[in-house]
Amino acid sequence: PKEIFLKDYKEPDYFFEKVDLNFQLGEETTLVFSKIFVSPRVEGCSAPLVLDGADLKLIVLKVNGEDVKGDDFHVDSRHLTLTSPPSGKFTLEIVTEICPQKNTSLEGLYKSSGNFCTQCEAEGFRKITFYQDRPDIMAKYTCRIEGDKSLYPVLLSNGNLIEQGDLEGGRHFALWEDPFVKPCYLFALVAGQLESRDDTFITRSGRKVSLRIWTPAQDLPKTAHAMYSLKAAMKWDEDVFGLEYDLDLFNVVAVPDFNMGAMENKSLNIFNSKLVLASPETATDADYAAILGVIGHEYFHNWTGNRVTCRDWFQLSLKEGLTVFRDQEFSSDMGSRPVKRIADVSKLRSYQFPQMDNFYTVTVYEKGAEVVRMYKTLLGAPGFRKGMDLYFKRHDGQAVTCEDFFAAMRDANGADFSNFLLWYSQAGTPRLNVVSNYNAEAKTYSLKFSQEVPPTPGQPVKEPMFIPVALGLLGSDGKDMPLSSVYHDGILESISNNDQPTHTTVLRVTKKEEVFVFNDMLERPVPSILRGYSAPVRMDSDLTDADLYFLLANDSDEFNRWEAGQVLARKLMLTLVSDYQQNKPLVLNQQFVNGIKSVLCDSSLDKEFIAKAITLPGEGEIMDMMEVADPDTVHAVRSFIRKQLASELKNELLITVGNNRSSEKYEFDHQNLSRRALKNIALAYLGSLEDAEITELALHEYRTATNLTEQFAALVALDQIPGKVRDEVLADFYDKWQHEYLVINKWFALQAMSNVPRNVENVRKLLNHPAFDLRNPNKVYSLIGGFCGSLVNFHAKDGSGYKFLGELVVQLDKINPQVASRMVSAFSRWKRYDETRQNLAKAQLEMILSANGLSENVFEIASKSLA
Ligand code: B3K
Ligand code: ZN
Repeated sequence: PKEIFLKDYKEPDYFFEKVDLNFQLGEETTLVFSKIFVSPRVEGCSAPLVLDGADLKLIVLKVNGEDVKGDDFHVDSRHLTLTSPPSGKFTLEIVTEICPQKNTSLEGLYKSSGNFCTQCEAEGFRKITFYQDRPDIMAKYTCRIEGDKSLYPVLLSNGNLIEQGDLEGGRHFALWEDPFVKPCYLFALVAGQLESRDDTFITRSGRKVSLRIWTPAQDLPKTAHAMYSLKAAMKWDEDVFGLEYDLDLFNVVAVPDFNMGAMENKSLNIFNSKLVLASPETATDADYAAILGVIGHEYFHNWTGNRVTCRDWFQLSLKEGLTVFRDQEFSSDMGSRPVKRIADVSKLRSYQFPQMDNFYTVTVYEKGAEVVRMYKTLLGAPGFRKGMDLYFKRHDGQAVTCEDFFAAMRDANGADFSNFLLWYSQAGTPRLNVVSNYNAEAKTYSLKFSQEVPPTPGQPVKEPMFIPVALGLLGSDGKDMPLSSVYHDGILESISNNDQPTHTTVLRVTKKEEVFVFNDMLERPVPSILRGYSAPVRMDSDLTDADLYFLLANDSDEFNRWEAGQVLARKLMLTLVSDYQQNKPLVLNQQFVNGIKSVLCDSSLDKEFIAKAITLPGEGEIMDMMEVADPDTVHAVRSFIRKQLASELKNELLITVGNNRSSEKYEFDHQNLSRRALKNIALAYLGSLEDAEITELALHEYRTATNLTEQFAALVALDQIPGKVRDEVLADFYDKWQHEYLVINKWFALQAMSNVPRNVENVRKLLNHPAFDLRNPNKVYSLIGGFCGSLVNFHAKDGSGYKFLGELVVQLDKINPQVASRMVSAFSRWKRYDETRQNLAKAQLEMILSANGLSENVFEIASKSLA
């Protein structure tokens, strides 16, 4: 397969103005009739018209109502080419035959769990019919669906329902019309036995919108939280961005077999059921939060993605980065802003995929959101809003680029953003180094910033980037000093806000090296740098441990308060890693224990914040900081610290568990979820002690829990204590929840992630468990994905973990290439490990690449990893 590059973008020769689709759904095959109104971009164009297609059988091909002659077209496995289309506008009629029942890739039109549904982003529409399957082809669609009425009583597509009725032979039809132009990746169809939870939303201009969430009947009671989330999202987008919904109907469908989380098809969002269905007994607080965020995300795409879409797939971040930013802001406003920020930054750090900026990665989504966030940091909320307004004014109904977004932000604010665009083109995470200096005589305090962007494949030399650094300076009383001016580049710049001194200022760091100097400093301040994580960089500074403990205790910026604790923990972990490698005894620094204790016992702090602040950095984060990643050592050190903290703070942790129980009915509100978060982390720490008293306690929590959040946390605590009780509780949990497959997925994941030595054998057994099915992506992500998250067993030095994954990838690839390629990416950082592991992982990648009939998806990830 040939790589595609951004610089190769060419405008299409032909546009499609209108598309009429007609689906005849069948049990063996489905016929797809398509009538396209084609218009050349340039008058008199005679270029061939090349349509994309995959796994299609061509039945009919007509131009302007006449069959196309054999000489005038050709078909191969990827394209249908009209070699000499008529000049001027013309109609193209195509009939294709497809087999949705056999489509296990879950891309295009597929039937699963009894229902038909589609997934077209990025290139699934070409599995339905021949088309110019690229996002800059925007057309108006109608869609007629015909099928058996008893098997498929519900027939849905995008837009408004225009007509429906019965047909002969027990069949019926529905005709849908979408008044908005859209790229084909936003097309959707659903047909099946579904019922809906209905509600309405009145937009601020008075439009009455019907909201429907569709699921199989038995799951309807679990859709209340999704409906609540949808209405909250609709209101939020009006309040914050002035964006209203634009049709009279909004459908959400939950399906159990879905490759990703959800899809923003115009007015017909399709969701993985795990991101819709929730009840207190079957979903955790984390699930409730994810549903809120993803329902918001897909809804927000209606403007950022659908009304304004991407010109080509290199612009994916245009819609994804922006929409992730919007869903993060929404969740922040619905819950705790600092805690949400901490959670998002932790996520960004825990998925340090290599710099393969291919589709749908953390780079495109989360780092993309960080880039959007920087505009807001630089422009302030009102300036950001002005930029958004101009973006929609300029580009509604268009397919555009990240540069267009940048230009809207810049022009709406008359801003000077010099090298900001480098964030889109220059790969790699900048390293920012900060050196401070206090001159007691001159009463000046200076901060010298220097930045370095590491070379990445294809980009050996990097330019300095535009880094907004949010900064506060703390006095010895722990309070923010008022800031009113700073010397920079020989100029005294005012940083006051409406003539009022400010407590946080945003420095614009744009050069390889530059210095900012603060005057009239009567004492040496402690700097709080990069507040709220104002730029996605890795920062090193000359802050001492004493400074960091001071920030942990005092910073008014809660994010940086948390960050100070994380920096201390990372340093500590790295020191212990090196002690462990040198066979020195591990000793936990008492100052660290006291720091954690004072956070744990500070009743003035938000409980959800405490839960985050006493959580150690993830193992992956520490491995990323090592020359050679050493999973066994990192795991041993992190376990040691957890256990040591648990033993020294046992009383405090027991009190925390006791004080945070509740018998009230489950509410997903900040007060209650914070309480549960704190209780659960305390219990998890205690579980690491592996003692009988704690086993009793956890068992008690397990048995008396009235919601899954607390019950599952008790199970997780017990899972750490090998023995009879653990085995019995795991069996009990399965018995209790075997009819709730989403709960059983958590049970799979918990066992798969276990660090019990040689757990690979248990995971192999679970592959044959009656509740497991390789064809269901959620199950694969739980069991196989969960296993890849276990440091000890996935990276086992005998290669058993790598071998397991290698075999599974080859097997999965035949069923579902997208899912297989997501799994193969667990190998992508193999070069970070020692030589033995490198050789073992490399051998598996080579084995995968040599497999017969390998998919392009897996080929791409596996070959890039080897390169
Ligand atoms: N846009 C989709 C992702 C599609 C992935 C296709 N392989 C969901 C989302 O980001 O909202
Ligand atoms: Zn998205």
